[in-house]
Amino acid sequence: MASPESSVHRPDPPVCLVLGAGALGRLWAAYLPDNSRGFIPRKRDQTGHCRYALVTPTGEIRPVNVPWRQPASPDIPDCLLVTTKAQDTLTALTDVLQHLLPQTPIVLFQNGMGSQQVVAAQWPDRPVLAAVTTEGANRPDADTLIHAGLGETWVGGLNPAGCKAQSRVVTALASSGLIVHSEPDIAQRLLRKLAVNAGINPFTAIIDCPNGDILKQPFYLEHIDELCREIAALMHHKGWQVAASELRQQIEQVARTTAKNTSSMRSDIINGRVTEIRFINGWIAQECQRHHLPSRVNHMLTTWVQDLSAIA
Ligand code: KPL
Repeated sequence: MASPESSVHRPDPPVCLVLGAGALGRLWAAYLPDNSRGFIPRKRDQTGHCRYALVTPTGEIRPVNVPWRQPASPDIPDCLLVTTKAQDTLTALTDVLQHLLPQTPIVLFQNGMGSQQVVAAQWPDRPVLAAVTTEGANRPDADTLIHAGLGETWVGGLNPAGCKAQSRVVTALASSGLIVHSEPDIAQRLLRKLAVNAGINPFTAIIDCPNGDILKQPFYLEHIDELCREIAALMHHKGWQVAASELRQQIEQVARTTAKNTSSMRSDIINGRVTEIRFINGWIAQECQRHHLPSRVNHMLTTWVQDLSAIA
């Protein structure tokens, strides 16, 4: 007997809809093939096409036209890319998933930890996957998307149905021409990215500087070793044996390679948006407390960034 999946007619290339038209969502939509991509509207005025200019890493400027597509339209997606902020993900998905087939893979691109696990727990039978990317993208204004640096993306299942859909999802994402890898241990890759974000984002937001500038700042130098010790102790609990000194090296390497970039957290503060601190240092502090581990610096950075958001 044909499985429900094989009985659905699938055009080629696979249709990917993107939920969340921020910098990362626009990046994927810009590179996915025409006619097989769309943004899912989240506001009433999001109809017709979303138009913007893509500035490629080589400086080429390309016009991009991505249709706003209702998920219930005839072209049911093969894959849903979720590029909302961590704090918006559950609400945004709840509205959309009622219109999607139960076998449609959901690929979560959120920073930090916590939001992915909530989604996987909420829809245990749906294929839920997470993606970790080093693609650099930012939006200097509403009509421009800068692809600041070519990166790579790793995708892996967060539940059994997600693992089953993994190679199909990698093929769908790779139709963009961006570099996409299948990741057998996405949980550890999420933790590695979390540690880097925890060591860069709050410092850039508090000091108000580009990523590379934190490295010489007294506030960063005063707290980074204790922060790395807290994170390393938690990572031991999560099954990743990493030394605090190695974490510091990784943080500083990323700060140097993205030296001129404005981190997502600093950008959120500058633009008066809620930051993802709760899912980065906030999540680490909470998990440390749960395991009776020290969390002073993670807690201090979380509170500080939350206070900054409140006055922004
Ligand atoms: O992922 C990032 C972010 O800004 O959220 C880093 C690695 C800090 C690069 O800017």
